[in-house]
Amino acid sequence: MLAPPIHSLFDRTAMNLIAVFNGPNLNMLGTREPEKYGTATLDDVENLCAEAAEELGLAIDFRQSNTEGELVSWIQECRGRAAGIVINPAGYTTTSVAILDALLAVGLPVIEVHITNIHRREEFRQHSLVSKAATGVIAGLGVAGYALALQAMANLVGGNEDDDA
Ligand code: DHK
Repeated sequence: MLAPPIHSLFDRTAMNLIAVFNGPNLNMLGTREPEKYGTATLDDVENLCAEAAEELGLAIDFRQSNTEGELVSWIQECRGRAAGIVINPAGYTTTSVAILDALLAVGLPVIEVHITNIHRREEFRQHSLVSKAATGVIAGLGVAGYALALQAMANLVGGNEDDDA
């Protein structure tokens, strides 16, 4: 059998990499308002995502930042490098035109995740700017929403569909 051309090896790598980005204060999961956000830490969420990704034939690049510009730069770097972006923009959800613009600029499938159901919370949390760039939104299912987002992403980008090929 012929070896695949180099570019298809690159495509295949990019095809399987999903960026999972977390916004401000999510580094405090576990101790932060546990009655709302639960007791899982960000490390627990990363492990959950890694397990889900492995089952789905995806790789993840899991990161958290408290800084808007850093999140914008990471999103920009996804172009040509990742197949999709799962993002919990946290406190930047309702304010960040810059994160919205970066997501629109890279043109990748985006799944927006919120641990809580933002629509049942204060009004100021309910209008997401980021949703304008999202393929889908998951809210209110706790940290399990991240695994569900990866499942949806596998359907969108192919995941392990040709593992047996
Ligand atoms: C997380 C936050 O930090 C809040 O700023 C959002 C979101 C809700 C969440 O549910 O994951 O309002």
